[in-house]
Amino acid sequence: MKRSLPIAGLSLVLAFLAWGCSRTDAKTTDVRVETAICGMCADKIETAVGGVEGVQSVTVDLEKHIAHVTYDAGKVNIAAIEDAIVKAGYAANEKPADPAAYEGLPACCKMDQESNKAHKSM
Ligand SMILES: [Cu+2]
Repeated sequence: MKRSLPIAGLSLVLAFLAWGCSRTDAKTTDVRVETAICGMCADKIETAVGGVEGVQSVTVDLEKHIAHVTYDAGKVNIAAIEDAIVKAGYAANEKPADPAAYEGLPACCKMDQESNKAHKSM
């Protein structure tokens, strides 16, 4: 009985390490969502990205037009997160919004294309 004790202890440590490693896959990324302008846009993006498997948390910063996403890199990648935003009708990083989804957005959310250009030219 005495001899098996260190082995049991070692395997416990190994199991703990393996468990710990599988949990450190969490990564954070900032996705540019330049066409997000109001709270409704933020809600839609947060719902869309939050529904992607492997995404742990998402918050949209409307002032900076950025979505802060924490995700499990073993389950999902940035491209899949961008695609979820695109399908919700918003541009994500270099990807333009899905035209059909964009058409379905409330009118207030569509005005930003023009107003964004106006802001940038100032
Ligand atoms: Cu909006």
